[in-house]
Formats: sequence, structure tokens, C-alpha cells
Amino acid sequence: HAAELERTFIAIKPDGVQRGLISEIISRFEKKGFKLVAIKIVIPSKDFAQKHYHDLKERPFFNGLCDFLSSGPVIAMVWEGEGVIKYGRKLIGATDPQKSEPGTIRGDLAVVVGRNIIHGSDGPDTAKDEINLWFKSEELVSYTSNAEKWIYE
Ligand code: DGT
Ligand code: DGI
Repeated sequence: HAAELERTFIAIKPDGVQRGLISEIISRFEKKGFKLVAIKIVIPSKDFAQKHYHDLKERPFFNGLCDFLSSGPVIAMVWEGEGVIKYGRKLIGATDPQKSEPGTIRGDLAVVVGRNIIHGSDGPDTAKDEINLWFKSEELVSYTSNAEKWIYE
């Protein structure tokens, strides 16, 4: 199947980790049929958080956002599958949990924008940049899942 190569970067932020939502969040991506190809737990430095959020450096909340991302453990992941970048954003829901639909991760599990528990790349270019920022190429694992023949036609 030709469905293997699209990849996205997904992170469970410190609030999601502290609230015990790691398995709940992973489970939603896993049950959908996406494939986990990299995962680690890490406390990012402030400098690293600023690199991750460099697009937002002019925003008034940038400093607080970077302090928050570096305040505790983050689960960094790469997920693979057909349409995973766009559909991953759909699973996550709108940035502001007050606007995310029920059924989405933020809609079901978060209340305010500054504690919205998860990050997902918003397009092919950011996916590539973020995967390269958070992972070395040897940390990405290519493998065939036996479920693939039941998930893809
Ligand atoms: P999205 O989908 O989360 O990228 O949001 P957009 O595209 O609807 O809005 P955008 O890219 O203009 O803004 C990104 C986020 O920044 C948005 O979710 C809310 C926040 N934001 C935008 N303008 C302001 C502002 O003037 N003040 C504050 N505190 N936040 C803002
Ligand atoms: O890609 P998203 O996380 O959905 O959204 P984004 O890239 O526009 O913003 C990145 C993060 O910045 C977002 O997950 C939470 C935070 N943020 C966005 N808008 C606001 C905000 N934080 C605060 N405190 N206030 C905001 O208005």
C-alpha cells in the first residue's frame, strides 16, 4: 500500500502528562489506525521550547507558552499514515478548547487555550521541521504492522 510515508509530529504537553492522559491520547491515534513510529519522554529546555514555537515569537503569550512547555515532561511522538497531518489536527480539535467539538481530544479533555494538552503539526512543512527538531533520524522506526492490510485497501 502506498500509505506509509506521511508523518506528523504530536506532543502531549506537560498538562496532559500530569493529568494522566498519555494512554487516552495515544489510544485515539492508535485506534484510528495510525502507526506510531517514534516516541520519547523529555523535559524540553526553555531554549528548545522557543525553537519549537518560533512561529509564535511575536505573540504576547509566547514567553508563557515556552515556560509552560518546558515546565515538565512532554511525550514527543511521530505518527504515520495516510492523511495523518490533517486528520491528526482533526482528532486534536480547535486550538481553543472552548471551540473544539466534543469528540475531539481538546473538546473532550481540556478547558482553556493555555492548557490545551496536545500539540500537532499544522502542515507538511511544519511536520518535517518539527520531526527533525525533536528526533534524530535513527529514532524513527520503519516497520510493517500486521493490521495495515485491514486498514488500507
Ligand atoms: P489556529 O488554527 O490555532 O492557528 O488559529 P487561527 O489560524 O484561527 O488564528 P491565528 O493563527 O491568527 O492565531 C493563532 C492563535 O493565536 C489563535 O489560536 C489565538 C491566538 N491569538 C491570535 N491573536 C491573538 C491576540 O491578539 N492575542 C492573544 N492572546 N492571542 C491571540
Ligand atoms: O497549533 P495549535 O496548538 O492548535 O495552535 P497555535 O500554533 O496557534 O498555538 C500554539 C499554542 O499556543 C496553542 O496550542 C496554545 C497557545 N495559544 C494559542 N493561542 C493562545 C495560546 N495561549 C494563550 N495563553 N492564549 C492564546 O490566545
